[in-house]
Amino acid sequence: MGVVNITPDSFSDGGRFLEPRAAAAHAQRLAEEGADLLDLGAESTRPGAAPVSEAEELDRLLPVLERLEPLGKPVSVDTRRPAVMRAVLAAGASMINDIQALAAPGALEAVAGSDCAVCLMHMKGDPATMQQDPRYDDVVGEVRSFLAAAMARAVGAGIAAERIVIDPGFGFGKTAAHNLALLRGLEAIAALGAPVLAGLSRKSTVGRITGRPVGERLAGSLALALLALERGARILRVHDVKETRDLVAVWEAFRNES
Ligand code: HH2
Repeated sequence: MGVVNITPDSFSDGGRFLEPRAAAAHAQRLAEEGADLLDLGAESTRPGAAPVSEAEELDRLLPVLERLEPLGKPVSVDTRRPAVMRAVLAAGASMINDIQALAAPGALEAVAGSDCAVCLMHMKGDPATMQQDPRYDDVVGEVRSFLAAAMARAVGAGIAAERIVIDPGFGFGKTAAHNLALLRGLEAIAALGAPVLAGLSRKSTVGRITGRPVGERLAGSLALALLALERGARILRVHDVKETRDLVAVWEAFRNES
């Protein structure tokens, strides 16, 4: 999954793709580099980010979605708002990626009323405050229970289990130690039965471990991506598609031989 941030303030590439043409060109490049899926986001969810209005979110998303149609790649939209979900699904999006796991009133219905895929992600707190001293007794157990409940809620609302992807939400109300514990325990989350999406690309845990600024976290991100694949992740949400493709090719060749 290649990340296309149509925002002025995303943590790694904010402002680079705010113009629809620039965002669409970036998406095309990621598709050419081998992305199977493109994830469009118009609201930064980095810790402390300011929310955008619904109208602004749609103004950013719709012109890009329209330009992506000729690429023929499935497009996911990273949004928490039911009205935005409905509008982008009507405009051709194939997946809703919700960092709140469809918690907003009306979000379950917006997704249930279509045949799109959906990513249910765990987050503790909300983006404004989530990195202020997050605590868990058992991070893997708590995230797993949350995702199991979110899946049951979605299925109960009429969303078929085959449409659901789950994500432990690396960096969303988690310290570096929590993120590493979740990665070690990813198999327990994969055992819930839905494909697992892992978003570790360029995140602050990589910075914490390597001491690198956001523009120099590729090697660290690839290492985390491989660890996630080994533990059952099936979708990698990344900024660097070309390099991640090579990583996946090597991992697949290794698996097929062994
Ligand atoms: N991470 C980010 C945004 N959306 N969605 C899922 N499912 N999983 C993630 O790990 C995830 C996500 C944060 O990364 P990015 O989009 O690059 O930055 P920002 O939120 O600042 O736009």
